[in-house]
Amino acid sequence: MASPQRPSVSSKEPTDDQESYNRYKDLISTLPTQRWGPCGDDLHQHHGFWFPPFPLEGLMAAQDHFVARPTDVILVTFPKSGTTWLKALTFATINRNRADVAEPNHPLSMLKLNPHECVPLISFLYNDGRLPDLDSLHGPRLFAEHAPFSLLPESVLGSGCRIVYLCRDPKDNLVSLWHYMLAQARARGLAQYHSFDEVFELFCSGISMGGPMWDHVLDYWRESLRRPERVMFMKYEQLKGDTGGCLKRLAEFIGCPFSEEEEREGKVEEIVEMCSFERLSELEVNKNGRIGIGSTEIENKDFFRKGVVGDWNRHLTAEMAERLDRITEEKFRGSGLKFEKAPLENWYGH
Ligand code: PAP
Repeated sequence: MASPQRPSVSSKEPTDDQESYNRYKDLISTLPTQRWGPCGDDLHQHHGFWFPPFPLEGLMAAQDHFVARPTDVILVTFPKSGTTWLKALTFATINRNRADVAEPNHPLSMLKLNPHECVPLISFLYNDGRLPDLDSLHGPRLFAEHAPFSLLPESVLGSGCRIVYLCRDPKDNLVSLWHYMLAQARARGLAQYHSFDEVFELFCSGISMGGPMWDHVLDYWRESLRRPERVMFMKYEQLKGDTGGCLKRLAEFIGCPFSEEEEREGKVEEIVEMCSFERLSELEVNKNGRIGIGSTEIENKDFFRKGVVGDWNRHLTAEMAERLDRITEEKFRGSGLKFEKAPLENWYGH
């Protein structure tokens, strides 16, 4: 695949690797398991968090083999909190001074590739019993990950590399996750396993892909307070409210601030526009393209649904919204972190 930052994946020492991967599979088979979501796929509980088997195996391999560099930038998100958007913005920003449009990681290549092809998830690179060759990549390397802070590969924690974290109001996050999984169930021709109400109940009790969401968010929040030079914490709602301002902070944080001249020339606005929901979702690659995730093919259009704040009010009852807000408030109490409460006067109901 002609992907800019997508590393060439080469099999090294296949037997040795196979042994490790067999070990990961054995370990996963002993973990608590829960069928979950519209597709009814298995989730496994590992160190307190719920994972599908495919990225979990990759995460275990990455923990053993991924070697971070101090210049690496790692975008971490809770699934469905704006990963696609953050990847696009960061990819376009970090590569903005590449002069040759023929270069594969020129920002304009993003107009031909889905952002997930431009910025790979570390745990997806370490899948299928093969170790990727990431040494040949030029810095700064840009990766993404969904793993909780406590399960990041040790070299990420020790290398001094920078982590950009993005999360989203749990209500919108759940609704986005629901629609995405529903699309997967339809694409795979599966009879719907869990209803929305069941998925809601499980989400509240911490069971969802990557959940419990609150623990995921809090760990990165605390780390961003402890080491602000290492972890930048953002919310989807902030990014929506002031995309340009957030992008400038992000660029500074990852070590490539916009110069005064670039700002005068409108470089920030140019990138914001290029990565906007409207622009990306209209690209041919995102309307009709597909990417492979594990054994599943995902239609790129499923990463672009509405891209707004507050769509929860079309899907949650007032009781559901209040309950999620209450859980969020309780979980975050004393941390200094909060999400806006549901403005119930705007609730449309169903
Ligand atoms: P992932 O974790 O599987 O990669 P992710 O990109 O985090 O998915 O989530 C998709 C959400 O981001 C969708 O939200 P929605 O379901 O509430 O609509 C999607 O629409 C939204 N999204 C994708 N691209 C953009 C963008 N450029 N601007 C704003 N929101 C976006």
